[in-house]
Amino acid sequence: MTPIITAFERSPDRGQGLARDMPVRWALEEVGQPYNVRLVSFSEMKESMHRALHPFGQIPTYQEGDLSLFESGAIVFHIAERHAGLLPDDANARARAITWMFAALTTVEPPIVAREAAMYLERDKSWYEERLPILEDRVRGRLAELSRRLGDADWLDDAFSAGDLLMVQVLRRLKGSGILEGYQNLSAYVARGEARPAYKRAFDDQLAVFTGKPSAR
Ligand code: GTB
Repeated sequence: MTPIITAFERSPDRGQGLARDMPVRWALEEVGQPYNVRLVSFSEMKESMHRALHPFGQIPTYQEGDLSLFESGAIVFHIAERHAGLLPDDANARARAITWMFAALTTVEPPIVAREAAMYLERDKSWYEERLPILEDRVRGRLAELSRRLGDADWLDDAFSAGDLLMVQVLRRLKGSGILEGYQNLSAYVARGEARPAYKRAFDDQLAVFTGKPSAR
């Protein structure tokens, strides 16, 4: 059964691959699972038909036969569990990879999202100039810790895993901010993720939705 995922009809990131269909596409490409995409507009996402799939009226969703999922992390985990390539076979290594998935989404991403939210939603507030450096310091704190742990390794725990996939995707939100660039090993880590053929295929496919030009494959 070919899974169907949902993605923005017109992503606000203009095809930079920052919307959350990107990690799902990337995971599907890593494991070699073909998939179909149903594009949805902002208004369609809030209609009852879509809310039956996603209680919060968002993308991405994932349908596979009679299974219907939402939450990009849960979808990536489902794909990683059902196919070889994203989680190690060894039980302890697998548990560590899953730990990194949670770390990406619940420890590293929140301060990054808090900074973004301030930049998009609070720029006109009188306290914005004072608050932004505080939020940026929180991001730097997390990156410093992650950078120390990664050291000069290629991936977080030996081989590339779903934990790296989600962590790279989270860190990509900081590209061009000057913050990520302060951690040479993390920048190189992100570049390694982006250099993976599966990443490139996923990126090109979501970009093609924005440009309207089919990806070259
Ligand atoms: N926790 C959920 C998950 O991981 O799946 C969060 C899903 C989510 O935030 N979806 C967003 C959405 O549908 C799109 S990805 N928003 C519409 C709404 O809530 O009404 C978040 C996103 C959007 C845009 C950018 N961007 O432009 O850079 C980046 C990320």
